[in-house]
Amino acid sequence: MGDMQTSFVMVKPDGVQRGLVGEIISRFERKGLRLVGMRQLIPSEELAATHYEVHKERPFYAGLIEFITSGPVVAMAWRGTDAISVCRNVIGPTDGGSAPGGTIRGDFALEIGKNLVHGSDGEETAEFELGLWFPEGEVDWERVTEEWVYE
Ligand code: DAT
Ligand code: MG
Repeated sequence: MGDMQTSFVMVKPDGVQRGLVGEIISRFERKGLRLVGMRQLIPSEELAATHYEVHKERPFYAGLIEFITSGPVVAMAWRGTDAISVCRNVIGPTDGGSAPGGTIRGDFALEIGKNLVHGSDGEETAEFELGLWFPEGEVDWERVTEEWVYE
């Protein structure tokens, strides 16, 4: 068994607008992760800029901030074994057009920008993003089905 981790995952405005929140949550639930934080909000410019600070010199940055602040997002914290890489695998590679089937982006996205969902890319990023979006912390709990999922 790998390390127990928590990842920050967000359904972006395109996922909310397209009615894919339930589908996206369902993918993580069925994988065996547990939902330890969730809130819906329209991100402020400041929040979006802090979240995407690493990309601020990139040519797509302005469009990315405009997109992320354009409507409600669903911010989530998912916990489980190796949750950070597991969530990235469930989400799929950045470009929806070439992402493999079976991933969220591969199954539902066509573009690189409107790619439905964000997931933390490493331990430090996850810690930073969870603190940013869930300053009050997460709510952990134990699933009674645990023994049917974990080895
Ligand atoms: P990921 O979301 O897969 O971690 P990333 O961190 O490289 O991808 O980029 C953050 C987001 O920025 C990505 O989800 C979509 C957008 N983006 C990345 N590269 C882009 C590009 N070349 N053109 C337009 N948007 C891009
Ligand atoms: Mg990223």
